[in-house]
Amino acid sequence: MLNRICHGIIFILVLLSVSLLMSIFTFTLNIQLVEADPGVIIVPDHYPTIQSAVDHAYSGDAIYVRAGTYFERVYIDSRSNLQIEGENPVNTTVDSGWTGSAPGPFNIEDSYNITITGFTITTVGYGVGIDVHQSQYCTLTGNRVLESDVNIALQNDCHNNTISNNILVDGSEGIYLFSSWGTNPCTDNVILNNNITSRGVCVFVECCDDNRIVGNRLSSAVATAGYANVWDYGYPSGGNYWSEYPGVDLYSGPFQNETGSDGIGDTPLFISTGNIDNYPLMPPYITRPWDLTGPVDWMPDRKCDIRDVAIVSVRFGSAVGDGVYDVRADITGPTYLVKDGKIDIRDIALVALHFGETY
Ligand SMILES: [Ca+2]
Ligand SMILES: [Ca+2]
Ligand SMILES: [Ca+2]
Repeated sequence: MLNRICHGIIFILVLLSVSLLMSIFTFTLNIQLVEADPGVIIVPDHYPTIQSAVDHAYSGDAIYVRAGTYFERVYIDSRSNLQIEGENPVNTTVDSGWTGSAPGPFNIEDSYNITITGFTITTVGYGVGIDVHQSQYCTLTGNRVLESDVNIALQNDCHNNTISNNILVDGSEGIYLFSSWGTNPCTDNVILNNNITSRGVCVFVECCDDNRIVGNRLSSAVATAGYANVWDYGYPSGGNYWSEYPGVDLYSGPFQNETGSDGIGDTPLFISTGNIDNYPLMPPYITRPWDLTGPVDWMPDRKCDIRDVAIVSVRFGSAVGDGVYDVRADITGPTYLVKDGKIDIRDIALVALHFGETY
């Protein structure tokens, strides 16, 4: 009898041990599953700083930063597939403080597919607002960069990055593409629809070629002669709006020899050999938020048509962090023209409302 009781107790203990082991195993598995699942990390709810969020993020994660001022220098080194989004560029600020020539607020190196959007970025010293080295397929869009030495730089072997729809203020260079001695040029980058004012040069392309610099509002550019870049998307899409363009607009057509103005300067703007804006835009040139694309992806073509509807539609139902979402297609939220982190009926409706318009 005693024997049977002992066996029974041992059997129950074994059962309990097995179930305990099973639950520990499941718990561990769950944690791993949760950690491996792409998700949204919120600053400061989950981590107090953007840097700590970056350090804990997995590939595919989105980091959402609530409004506030963050005094930090964020380093993104050898990372891939991260989206870092500020709540609103008006009140979500990253400030690296007085830095002398030290790094500025955002530093990206040897990385792939990093998005930075929705911030005001500032550094009082000589830092670079967003400094990108040897990185590819990054998107820097919808930011305000103030008071930096260089607002945004792509340096050495940066390829297929997009710098779009940023407001860049008062840098010695607004956007700087740089290669040391031309041996590792930055190529195939798109500089699109930025509004740049500068105390020096708005766009400086040093020993880099095969980049597209189109649709920007700027006053000046410098490019190393012989390193050819594209400064317009042909006729009638046009090139950039140059506030100091000396030409006039009396004619139209691909050769600007037909009667009547067309919003494009009649004479090309020469920057250097291999760097010519053949179709400089005349005022008033304001990109409409619902004109997202034209024949070339994300290059507005001054009309709202099926392409613009399509580029929003394919992302319909997506939200920050799920991989399909693209901040460029997020035109509005409940507040008119304020992005809400998802692409839904509001975004489609806004494009549909302007369908067929040209400007
Ligand atoms: Ca013209
Ligand atoms: Ca369009
Ligand atoms: Ca939206």
